[in-house]
Amino acid sequence: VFGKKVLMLKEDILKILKSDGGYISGEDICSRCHVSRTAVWKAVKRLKEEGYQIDAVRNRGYRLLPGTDVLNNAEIGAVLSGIPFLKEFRFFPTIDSTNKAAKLLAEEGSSGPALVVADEQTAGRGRRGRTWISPPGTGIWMSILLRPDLPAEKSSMITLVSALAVTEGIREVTGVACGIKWPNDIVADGRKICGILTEMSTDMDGISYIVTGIGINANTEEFPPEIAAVASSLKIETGKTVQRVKIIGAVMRKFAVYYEKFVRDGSFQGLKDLYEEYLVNQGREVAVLDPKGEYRGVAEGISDDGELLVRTEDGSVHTVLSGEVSVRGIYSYT
Ligand code: BT5
Repeated sequence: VFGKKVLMLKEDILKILKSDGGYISGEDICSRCHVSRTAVWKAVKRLKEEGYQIDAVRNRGYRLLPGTDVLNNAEIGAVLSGIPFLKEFRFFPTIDSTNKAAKLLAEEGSSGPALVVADEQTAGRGRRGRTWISPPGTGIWMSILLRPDLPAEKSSMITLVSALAVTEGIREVTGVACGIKWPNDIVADGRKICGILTEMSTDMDGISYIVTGIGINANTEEFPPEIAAVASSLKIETGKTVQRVKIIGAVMRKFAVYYEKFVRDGSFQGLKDLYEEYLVNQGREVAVLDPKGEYRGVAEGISDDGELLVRTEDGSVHTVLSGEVSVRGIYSYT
């Protein structure tokens, strides 16, 4: 009973502090929560231990500092409660990979859409066995589990849906003018702030499930030397701490809209124009690392199926499928 009381008090105090940007006196909190000054002090201490930055000033009271960025079950639950699209979510302080966890959820029978979020990944993955650096306390490492009724060949387009949702979600919350580097990177100032990894499992009926994993560098201040030149974060771009839950909420709201449209249409056609507005490759020279040999051309947008259209010097237009080739923007980060 005592533990539950403390928990409720903590939540009540958080709510009060969140509803007001300024200082609230301890007395005020006591009378609103019907508890003693000591109880308030203890609950505030607990909140601080959980990562909430609360300033306590004698004669003024308590204030939640704007630099606070806490990722936990309650914060994520609150932000997702307004998104009926998601049927389930899981939060892990640390996990090997959220893509792996989402696949396990699917194997256990979850019908989705479900979201798995972690504060840290110990074995975050990129494409083709590459590593995704996912330290604790700074990033958004999350995976969406989906079971769309679509032919398997459309699954790669989910990466485009995710890219659109991430770009708009980040823009909405932070104002960072990020764009999409086809097919799976979000970049700001020519540096990667987000990577997307979509994986699929099929059975005799087609797609069994799809997991689309999204890694966003939110409050990262420094990167290890191997990616320092090519990576950036929202904090580096804005100079401010961003609240990861806000980004998660905004990205998921956008994702719900675009995913539902995509599945309803059975095509990316209706999202193509919007996607191209954010496409940083658009009209720029790209190098296509085709297994049959590298070639260069100018990206002219995407096809209805989400392939990149590249016009080469002889005037012919090539369609580049994600997965079989990589595209390198000559003027961007690699
Ligand atoms: C990707 O692969 O960009 C897909 C990354 C997907 C990560 C998410 S996090 C949640 C979910 N769970 C997972 O285990 N994965 C997903 P790719 O295009 O192959 O890029 C990988 C390359 O990006 C690496 O080889 C590095 O050069 C670089 N890189 C690694 N960590 C990075 C980071 N945090 N920020 C920017 N670049 C990074």
